[in-house]
Amino acid sequence: MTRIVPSQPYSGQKPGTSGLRKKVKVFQQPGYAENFIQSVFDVVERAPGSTLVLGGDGRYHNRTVIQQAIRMAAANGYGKVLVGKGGILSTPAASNVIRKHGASGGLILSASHNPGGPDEDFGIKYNIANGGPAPEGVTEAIHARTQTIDRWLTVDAPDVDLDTLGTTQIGALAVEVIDPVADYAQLMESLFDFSAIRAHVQSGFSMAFDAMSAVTGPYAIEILENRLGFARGTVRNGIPLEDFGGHHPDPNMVHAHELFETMFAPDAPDFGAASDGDGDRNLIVGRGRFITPSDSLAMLAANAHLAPGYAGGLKGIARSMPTSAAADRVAEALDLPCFETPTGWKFFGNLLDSGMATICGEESAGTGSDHVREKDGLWAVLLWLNILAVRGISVDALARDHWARFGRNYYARHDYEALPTEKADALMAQLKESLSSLSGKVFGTLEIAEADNFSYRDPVDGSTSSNQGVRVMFRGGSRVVFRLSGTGTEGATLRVYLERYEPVGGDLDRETPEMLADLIAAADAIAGITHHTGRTAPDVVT
Ligand code: VG1
Ligand code: CO
Repeated sequence: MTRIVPSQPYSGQKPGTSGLRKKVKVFQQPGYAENFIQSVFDVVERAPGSTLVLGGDGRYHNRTVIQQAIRMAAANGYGKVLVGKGGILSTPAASNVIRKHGASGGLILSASHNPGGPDEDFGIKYNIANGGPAPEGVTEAIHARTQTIDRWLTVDAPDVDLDTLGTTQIGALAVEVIDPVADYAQLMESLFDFSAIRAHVQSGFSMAFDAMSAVTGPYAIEILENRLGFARGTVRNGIPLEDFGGHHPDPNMVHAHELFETMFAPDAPDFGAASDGDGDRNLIVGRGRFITPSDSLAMLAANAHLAPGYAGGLKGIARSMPTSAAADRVAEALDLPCFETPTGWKFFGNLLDSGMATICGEESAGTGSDHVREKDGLWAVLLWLNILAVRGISVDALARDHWARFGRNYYARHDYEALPTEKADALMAQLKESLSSLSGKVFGTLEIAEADNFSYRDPVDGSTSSNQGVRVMFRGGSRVVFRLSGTGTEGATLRVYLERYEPVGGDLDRETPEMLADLIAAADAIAGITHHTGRTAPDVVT
């Protein structure tokens, strides 16, 4: 029944921070998605007859690639495919299904926070048997395979009905359409005190959750409204749409501005949150108080023991390099190991697997724990809800209390998008060349202590990842980081991460832009942003 389709290698399509991400039109080329999927099947570890998990964020082209992948799985000797109903599985839910059902891995179809639709983005990522993103060794092997591949395997079989639960047989392959929410909701109930949160809701605690017309809608409705008792309508934009309603499903102040308006209005609910396209990111905003993702990581780590799943304390905390050092201060106070990894969730996998870290986070609004091997948007929301229910204070009060104890890391990320690649590369090249001459340089009140090009040695497997972004550290704990995005699909995106530390007793109640003004000027002077790119202001500030 297997059909061998001759194909040609495609060049240069190296997967980025998070799988292969391209325009839908690129994925629609004959054989393109198949080439990548076959390269995955050719190189990853899997015993004959093993299980593959399959699902995506519901964006345009999701169902097409799911049917392609099912036929290819049948031809490649898989025994079972578990696919979310409607082709839906959030990234953290997929991670959980892989772990719970002993799958050898999973294909997650998503371009995360990138816009969707016929002219927008699509993506495919592969997760390994631990439920986490394929580590660099695997993504590099997949990439190498795409360069030499000369055929892909499929079978001739009709499309599987993705909208009815149950099992269909394609030759030796059993395709089971599963409820995408059930396993995940059960896992959340095992980690958090749902009755404490329910009681808090009954006593009047209110919330707004923006699913951004992306994958988290069905999860949020089931968990927040059905199980925790929040009012109907708490979940906004709760139906996954193929084009996310024309918006970027990116939970930040720019793309989730309606939620911000709600939360800063006089009649704001107590708590606001949002998630991204594939459900792995979160945004947390209290009434009149935005919590930066870096602060959220630190605040969750400091209070996690209040939730049943973490009552025994944490083993360690890990953060990506550009994430602020707020979590480091919590780790220090709790006497926990603290790890600084390159950007991308795959770098947390070994730390979580080996029990060296329990909670991890990234400045880009990703937080998660060892319950799965992905960042998890709703998990972060539920941990916040659990903590607020137990402590009985507002988000603002919790933040102030935290800063009074640990000091405050004022933080912002400036993105310069769609830059000509050669200009962005020239900026980074010159910056790297200047590193050795930077220390001791003074910009206003700021003096550079040291600067480097970040490199990480994995403490578990000893692998090294170099060239992961330039760090410029100032005396007193402030910092600027420069790196190029690995997830964009148009030109290059320069990310500039700005962080100013105010110790306990310092200026803890000021506006972020005012506190970062000196650093912003220094960043331009150090890297020559305007000189290289002609841009005088970032496109997106988060
Ligand atoms: C961005 C974020 C990074 C995140 C990655 C994938 O990468 O900065 O923190 O892990 O997206 O997130 P980059 O290379 O563009 O800076 V998601 O929500 O796509 O799974
Ligand atoms: Co995402």
